[in-house]
Amino acid sequence: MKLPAPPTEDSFRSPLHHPRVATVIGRWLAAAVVICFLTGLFSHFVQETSAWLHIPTRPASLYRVTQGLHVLSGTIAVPLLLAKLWTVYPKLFAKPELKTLLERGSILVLVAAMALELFIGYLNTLQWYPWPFPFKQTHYALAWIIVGALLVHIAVKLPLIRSHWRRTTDAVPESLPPATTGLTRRGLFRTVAGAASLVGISTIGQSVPVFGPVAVLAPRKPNVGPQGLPVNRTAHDAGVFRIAADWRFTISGPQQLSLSLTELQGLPQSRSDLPIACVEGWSQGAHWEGIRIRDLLHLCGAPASSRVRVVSMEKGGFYATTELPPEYAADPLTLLALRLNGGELALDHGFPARIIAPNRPGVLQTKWVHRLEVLS
Ligand SMILES: Nc1nc2c(c(=O)[nH]1)N[C@H]1C(S)=C(S)[C@@H](COP(=O)(O)O)O[C@H]1N2
Ligand SMILES: [Mo]
Repeated sequence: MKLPAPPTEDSFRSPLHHPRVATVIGRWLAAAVVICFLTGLFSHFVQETSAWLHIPTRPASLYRVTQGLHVLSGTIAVPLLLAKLWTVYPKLFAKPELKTLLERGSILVLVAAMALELFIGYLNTLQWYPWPFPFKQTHYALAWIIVGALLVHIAVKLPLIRSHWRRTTDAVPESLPPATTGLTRRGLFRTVAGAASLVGISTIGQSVPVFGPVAVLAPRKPNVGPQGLPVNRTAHDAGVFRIAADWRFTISGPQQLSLSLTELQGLPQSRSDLPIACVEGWSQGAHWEGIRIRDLLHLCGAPASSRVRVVSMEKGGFYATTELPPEYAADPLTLLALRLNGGELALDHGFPARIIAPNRPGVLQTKWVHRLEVLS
């Protein structure tokens, strides 16, 4: 019996594998990647809280928007990447040539890095970390690998991209027979755009409440949780089981203060309407009441613009201690919050006291705070 010949690049006759299709879908994918990369960089630097980089505290909801876009564009990139790979996969059957070896190598790196990046990013939104490497550093390093490989890819393909940027009537070479599939190019574009929109609409509800009811792909509904706010890490998971009756809050600066909860409640209270905007993409606005950090700094004799270390009762864990940069400590919206949405903080939301600050990722809105240390 004679085996059929293995396929070659020419075995794939559908006009849907044409460079024009790869160019159009590549453009959409590139837009998603650029948005995802820039918002990701922003998120990275907001979390750095380094002494030399000053992140403004306003607009107060900026991080909510950028991180919502980050997770949205990453999610939408999944169907776009699949469509793009499907369009160009006949290239896998092209005869290997020495001169294209480097180009093929860079595409291999690009595809592998993007697939891994989107995969671990998505699992992160599910709070699932089934790997031995640290998520944040890996996600960040892969982003740069992707950008580098993408620039190489675009540079190599520039002549092809240029000649297929616009629709041309002679885009289908004469050598190809008429379409062998029922789907037209326009049909394919509509399908891919439809799939990307569907994925987007069923995700965006985790940060845009009106889409909440259709947010079937969103791991979190923004208004489901105690006091109408989701809980990322419960008190139980953080090892905070109960608050001692003689609980005290301390602040150490030029003077040391030690205050009971009743004494904290007796200080002038301020209100802030600020969202919790989790790095995982979900966000929800809430109404907070508590003492301005700048007022607490004033009480212990420190300037409003001080760098402040925030210490949680949580033992261990990445976010048990965080730092408030001076701009954040001085901002009148930044509170040591005692109340949420009209009631005393639930234990899962950080009772007796937590940090809430504008334009700040959820991971830095430290819960179960019992100590502030003025650093400078
Ligand atoms: N001490 C402590 N604070 C913490 C966390 C934590 O794990 N430990 N998780 C943070 C994260 S990731 C988020 S998104 C917010 C969520 O606040 P919420 O649970 O009150 O909605 O709390 C932050 N504060
Ligand atoms: Mo978070």
